[in-house]
Amino acid sequence: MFEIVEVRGGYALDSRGSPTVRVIVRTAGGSKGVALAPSGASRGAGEALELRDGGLRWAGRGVGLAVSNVNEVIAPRLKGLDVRMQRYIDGILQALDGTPNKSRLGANATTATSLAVAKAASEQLSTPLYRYLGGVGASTLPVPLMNMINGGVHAGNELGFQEFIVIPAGADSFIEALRLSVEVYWSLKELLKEKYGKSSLNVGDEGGFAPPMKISSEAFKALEDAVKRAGYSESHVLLGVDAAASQLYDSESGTYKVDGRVWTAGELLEYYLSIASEHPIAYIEDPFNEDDLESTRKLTGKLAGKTLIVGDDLYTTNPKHLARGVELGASTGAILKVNQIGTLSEALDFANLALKTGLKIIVSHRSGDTEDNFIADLAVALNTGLIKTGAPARSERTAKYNRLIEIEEELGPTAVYPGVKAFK
Ligand code: 2PG
Ligand code: MG
Repeated sequence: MFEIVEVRGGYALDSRGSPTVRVIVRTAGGSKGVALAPSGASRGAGEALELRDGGLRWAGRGVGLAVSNVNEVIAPRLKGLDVRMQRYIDGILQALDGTPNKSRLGANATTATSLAVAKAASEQLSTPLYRYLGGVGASTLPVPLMNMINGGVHAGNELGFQEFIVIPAGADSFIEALRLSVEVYWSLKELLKEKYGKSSLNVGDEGGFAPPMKISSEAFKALEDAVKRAGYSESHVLLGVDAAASQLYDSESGTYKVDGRVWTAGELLEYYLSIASEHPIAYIEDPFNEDDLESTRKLTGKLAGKTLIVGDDLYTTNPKHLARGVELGASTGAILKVNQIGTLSEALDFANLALKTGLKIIVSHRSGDTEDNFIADLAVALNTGLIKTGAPARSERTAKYNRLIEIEEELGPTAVYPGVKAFK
């Protein structure tokens, strides 16, 4: 029943119109798991490699090599194996690749394969994916960190910081958290139209608005006003930011360009502190360049107990990179993106290390994402209490929210929505 009879790779498109890898895994018992690899735009230097063909076809973004790696290299080795042997299978993917960053097979090939294996197993077991991955303990719905104003490399505006986030921490269930967020999204839409005109309603890569703002304080102010206009306060809705600061960093001068001026790391740190004192900021991600653990540690110390400081490009879902951060006490949280490392088992190792050392884990989408909603189940399986998957708009984002609604309904009275506790 559980024997893998087919592993098939093929093309799919992501939300940016970029080709990506789709893998279908079938079992002897007739079950099927389908997974699609997502794709980042602001990628950390330490991430596993996304294999692209180059050349003219598909604007150089073809994934023919990665697909043929699935069909020619991976499939023959997985056929006949028990689909429940996730860790063993992921070990085979790592060994077949044999590089530190999946550059031979491509992390797009290995990620889609690894996730499709897990889905086929849960299907064959007739067990929901979150329960297959997380067992009986899987019961915590995540607080969504909703990116409502897009900037940086995710939008065609002048905002330097990449994501301005709304956090419905005051709700008492996931569906209520969504309702609150949607109300804020719509009041933000109204407010932006009044202040910046119709063109401000264009959205960025993650479904948040991409208004023609120039500096961060405009974005925070708009979010705060939208929260108020929707009838809420900071006891219901907190704010956050993903600076994605590696994108703002000039390695030659060692400075950052944001909000129309140049900052040293020390000045930028002071800037974060002033933002955090003026607005209810509960979350800051990648505040400094990806190799600057020291400045990140300083900010973490200054905002201890008030704001979660999170590493994304800083750790790239790699247990080795995380170990250094943990040693220094660099951050209080870490982003988890399976395609940054390339297999589910390695991502779980990363999550376990982080959780063991008291760090919060935030399960995350990519800016180029798809209808694949795997991360919704993964967040519940790990009881992380936190997920980052964009605005409550655009189907590649809402696919995850819609799955979480379903899971909350299925768990019924045993579902837990942690609210502010997710930050403690
Ligand atoms: C991030 C992500 C997702 P990207 O920086 O956190 O929001 O963006 O996928 O472009 O790396
Ligand atoms: Mg990030």
